[in-house]
Amino acid sequence: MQEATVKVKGMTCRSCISKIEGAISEIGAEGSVNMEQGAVEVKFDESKVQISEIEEAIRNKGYNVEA
Ligand code: 9UX
Repeated sequence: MQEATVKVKGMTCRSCISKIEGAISEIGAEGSVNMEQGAVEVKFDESKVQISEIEEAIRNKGYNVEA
């Protein structure tokens, strides 16, 4: 299992947490949002999903992901 931290801007309410964690779980990874830090801790199996796909899933929900 690979772990990474993704910096995300614009997470400001509890529904944001659900939207982002839901989007990550839809593609077969696990995400845990830390709203105060503007960070998402992600865990994923590199043979199944790439970090770039996780970032794209978050962007597709309307958030800015830092490079
Ligand atoms: Mo809350 Mo987040 O009204 O995209 S859902 S700010």
